[in-house]
Amino acid sequence: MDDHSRTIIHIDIDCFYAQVEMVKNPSLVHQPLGIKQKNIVVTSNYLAREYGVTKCMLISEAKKVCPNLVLVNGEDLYDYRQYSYKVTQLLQNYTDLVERLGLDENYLDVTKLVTEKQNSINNGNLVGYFYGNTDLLCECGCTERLKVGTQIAQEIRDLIYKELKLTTCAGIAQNKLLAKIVCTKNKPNKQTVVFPNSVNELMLDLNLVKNIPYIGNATVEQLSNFNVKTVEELQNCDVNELAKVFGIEKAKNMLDFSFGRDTAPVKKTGKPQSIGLEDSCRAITAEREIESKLQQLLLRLMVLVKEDGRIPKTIKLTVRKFNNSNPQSATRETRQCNVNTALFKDLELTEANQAKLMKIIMTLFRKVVDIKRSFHITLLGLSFTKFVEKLSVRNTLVSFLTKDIEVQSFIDIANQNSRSPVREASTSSYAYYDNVDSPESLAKRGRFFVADRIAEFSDSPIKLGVATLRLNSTESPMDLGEKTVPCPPDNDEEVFRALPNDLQTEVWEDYRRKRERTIGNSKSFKRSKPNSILNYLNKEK
Ligand code: DGT
Ligand code: MG
Repeated sequence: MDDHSRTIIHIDIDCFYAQVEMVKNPSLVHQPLGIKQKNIVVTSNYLAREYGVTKCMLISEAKKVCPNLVLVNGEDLYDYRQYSYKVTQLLQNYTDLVERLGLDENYLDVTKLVTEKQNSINNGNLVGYFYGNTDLLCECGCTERLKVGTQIAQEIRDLIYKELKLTTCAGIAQNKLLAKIVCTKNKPNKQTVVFPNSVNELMLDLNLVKNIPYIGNATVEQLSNFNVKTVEELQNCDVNELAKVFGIEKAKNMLDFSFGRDTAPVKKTGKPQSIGLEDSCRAITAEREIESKLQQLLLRLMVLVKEDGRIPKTIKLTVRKFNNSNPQSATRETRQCNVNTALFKDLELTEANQAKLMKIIMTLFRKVVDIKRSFHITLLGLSFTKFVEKLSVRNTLVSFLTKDIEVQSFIDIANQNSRSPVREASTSSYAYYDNVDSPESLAKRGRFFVADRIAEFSDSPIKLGVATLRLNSTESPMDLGEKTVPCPPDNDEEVFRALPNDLQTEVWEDYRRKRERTIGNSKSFKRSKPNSILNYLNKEK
């Protein structure tokens, strides 16, 4: 039996990159507009689509079908990401159950909101379009709930338009898969609901298995080897036969999808794990110029960090060196290190703290580039890769307790080849927010998009090497890079883990000193003043 208990909304921004460009420059609204990356039109506005311009068309072909096509370069993703995050933020006003999918899609689980709304008003009008027919509607209550879902979807879309001037499409259904599929049924700037009675019609309407959103290209290929090409053919497959090839779990999932069943919850998208900025440049050969460029990047990055609201813990520098022997191959190198969170008090960088950070950044730079020899830099990037939540009380504690350990560890991620053909194309700059898109969404977007995004995932923790250098630091558990600070036995572990790392280190150090004194080996350690806050954290006061 299908589960009709949830109400899910899928929101997709219309011709996303093109709309952002039209919002930035309204004179483009009445012209056929294409967004180009390298020699491809990655999307176009709906006017251009009327001429026959399609996604990922070669520019030469697009110009043939639409000679007056206006082209805007879309290789700098900065504005698209900014708008993308603003949309998600607006949605999070409705429910925290918002899941991002790529840059322009979001799922919302509005089940709870629907119940609240049903309790306050008893008006079940359907807003927008519905897919299929309204004969034999289910009587379990889902029909009324989905109708309220359509009202919420309209409200949300109105808000996005009011705040950001972006039009969107929405799909409303009992699960994510159906909401995503039905969202495409009326475009642009429209919304569609599907009731359970029309689910099978909707699935068969997809015709080919490759049109089911969650079934990837490799699976489609494998299925076609068994002559299973259409949704109907998949529906008629025996689960045990499929299991022989795909394993029982995947076989069951595939069959479920073919009937429009999807139990996956809307996964709350957390804040990004990394916020960064990169600038590609023609060529920089002088250290002074590098410093000035990095300083500009740092200030721009701080604007994004302030918007995000968390305090950074780790800074990472990315450098791309021009390769004389092979000019076509770009080599990226990165170095990162922990920074003292107290530098970012109130997320405002004082001049002194800015100077300290620049010192750290330039030290990282000199780790990557031998400045005694001539160098040739074509890209510089800065990012913060770990954060702590900004809590005023904790922050005060951190500032109060943290010593000025500026650089606690350096971690090498050397010689990563740039794999982004899009970014190589021109002098550009963009910001990125890591770990925001699910791999399945990337896989669905095809080759170019995946290539565009791979670089953002390339600094995964598995590639991190070991700590290689320490500066200005005393012996501290933090010096070991990723290692967790041990919790002193006389502390409540839960309370201890809730503290920022810097403070954990202080508490640990305090315990270690005490322990050393107890075992009569205290001569090498300076006795610290009793600290009332640290004492407060101890269980045995
Ligand atoms: P829509 O939703 O049909 O009205 O049009 P879009 O443009 O919003 O298309 P969508 O939702 O598939 O993709 C969102 C944005 O992602 C789009 O504006 C440009 C970018 N994009 C889509 N497909 C590709 C691709 O294959 N390569 C690259 N580089 N970018 C892509
Ligand atoms: Mg879209």
